[in-house]
Amino acid sequence: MSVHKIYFIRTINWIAFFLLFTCFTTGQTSPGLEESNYYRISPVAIPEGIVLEAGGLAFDETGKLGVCTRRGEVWVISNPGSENPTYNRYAHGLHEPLMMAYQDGSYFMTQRGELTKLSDVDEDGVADQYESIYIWDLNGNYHEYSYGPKFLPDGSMLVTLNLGWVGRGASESKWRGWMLQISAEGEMTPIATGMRSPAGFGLNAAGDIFYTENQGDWVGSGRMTHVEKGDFVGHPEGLKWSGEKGSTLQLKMEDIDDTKGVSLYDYQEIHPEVKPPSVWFPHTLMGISTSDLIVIPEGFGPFTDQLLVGDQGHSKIMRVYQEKVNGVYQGACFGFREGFASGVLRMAWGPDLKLYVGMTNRGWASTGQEPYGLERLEWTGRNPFEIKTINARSNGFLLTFTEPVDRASAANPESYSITDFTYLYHHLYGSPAIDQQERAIYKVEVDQEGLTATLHVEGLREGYIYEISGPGVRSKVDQPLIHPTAYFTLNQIPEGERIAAKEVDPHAVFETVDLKSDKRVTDMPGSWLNGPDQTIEIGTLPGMRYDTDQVVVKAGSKIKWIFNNPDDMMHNLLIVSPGAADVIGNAALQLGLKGQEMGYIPLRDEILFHTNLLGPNSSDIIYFTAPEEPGEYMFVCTFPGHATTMRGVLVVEPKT
Ligand SMILES: [Cu+2]
Repeated sequence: MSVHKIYFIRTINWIAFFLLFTCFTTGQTSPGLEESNYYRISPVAIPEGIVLEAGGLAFDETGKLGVCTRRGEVWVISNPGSENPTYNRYAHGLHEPLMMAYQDGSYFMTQRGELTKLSDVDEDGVADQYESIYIWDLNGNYHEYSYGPKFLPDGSMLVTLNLGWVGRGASESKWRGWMLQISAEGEMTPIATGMRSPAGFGLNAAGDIFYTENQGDWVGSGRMTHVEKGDFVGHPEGLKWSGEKGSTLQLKMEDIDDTKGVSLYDYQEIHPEVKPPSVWFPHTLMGISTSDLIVIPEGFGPFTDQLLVGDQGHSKIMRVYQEKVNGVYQGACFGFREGFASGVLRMAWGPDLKLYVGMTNRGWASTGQEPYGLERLEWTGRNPFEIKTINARSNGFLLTFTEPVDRASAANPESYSITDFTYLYHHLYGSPAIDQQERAIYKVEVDQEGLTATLHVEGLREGYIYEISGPGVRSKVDQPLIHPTAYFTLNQIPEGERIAAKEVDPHAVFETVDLKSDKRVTDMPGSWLNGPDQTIEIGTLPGMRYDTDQVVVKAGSKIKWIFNNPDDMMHNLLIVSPGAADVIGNAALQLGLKGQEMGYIPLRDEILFHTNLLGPNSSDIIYFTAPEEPGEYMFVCTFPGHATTMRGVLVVEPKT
């Protein structure tokens, strides 16, 4: 561990990239249909007129499913596993409950401003007793969501409080950004802070507490973190309350700064209260908005005691395997099941061993197009061919498989690829994958039964995320892995013999690149003796937008195009054929980890011209001759997640 790794913005020679392009594969496949052979999704019918924007799910001891909605209702569903479930409205008028638990005949939930216990004393199916267990401050900011409770074995409850949003995460009411423990009698103990958007939390199979986080300011990417009393998990705003009575931390907001240019992992060396994540979910590669987490019980396939983690924006569920090395959690995330109808927010196990999935897109975008819904996921009984677990070794990684492998393919180092990278800890929104390096695999040992492979890898680095991919591995019956790519967060390298790294430039960071391409001409062509016919200047606005919706040029005219990025995020600008913005936006996403160093410019004919990928407060100027063919061309930003909103029209008018 060292704090001396400072990441500088560096430019690389882009020609090398084009020479190597044919070797670049991310190992990603599109597993959607394949997944359904093993895990099947089916809808739970919702009667017309009920807007079931699921905020929380909780089964009672009779198998009835309680669902609280962000619109403030609680519905109790009888026979949720049947074709004809019946719905009974148990409560209404609540203030945006976003998680729920059931215990001893009562439902417990957070409203925005309190932890509430709901009971049906006269047993008519409708709650008649609303008890405030604990009340906290609230200021009306839209983002002051409250989540919980989760019960601990001693009967106390955990809740988490989302930061408000004022153009950045802000703790404007006391304990915002904290996880609190509240006893059944309403006694509150602050546990830990540094949370930004802690929508998912709970216990793993060993009984330790984890919470999930979304990419945002101070948060490079989605992640999950092991939470213990006194931890600071990354966002400084909650530290505003560290001087308050009961605070488990002395660290102050002013103590945190991001001028060191290090990862959150390395920031531990500056402040030992810092707790880096146990598992990162790389943004857009694994998910985009992490939600609930839940332990897999026995009888749901080969992954007992691992975790499932939801993703709201991608309408999917991921799988997590963790290990503990030197007392520190770390582990891998894998794809598990895509294709849910709406944004996955909550999960609960039914008595039928099916996973009930509560969804809402909250008016934000999600891959599943429905605004809300309730679905169940069941195991078909077939064994999927997957990487079951990954453990760190002093000199590489030990992979186990759910099915015996074909030895020849699994023992061949060329069947795998490994790349590591990390994220910057800074106040900006998200982080690019930085300090990315491909790792050589020297040798692979496969065990007798063909169920494990030990990869000998050079130069492991603590605090880095390892993309471990096995696209060439086949099972004994010649099947490829359903999800060949996993992301392993390496916090601790186990004791033992290590393989030294090859000589690398410690500052080799691809934060921005200088894209060399004939579609990006940055010097005015010598033949333009009278200069450009038209100069266009376009900028970016917060919220993933350009400051101009439409630009008009004459066919065949000489254009000087200035692109300014005063925004906090990275952006580019591609001029594409009429109607091609969606297909190019998707192609950029498919670039995976290579996207960053390619400037998110896929090699596609629909792209006519493009700028560099710009970091905050930078500019680019390109020169091109407008298309001869009049029409409505488009300009679009292909940084992941931007293409659907960040676009405009380039009108090419006929020559006069
Ligand atoms: Cu953008």
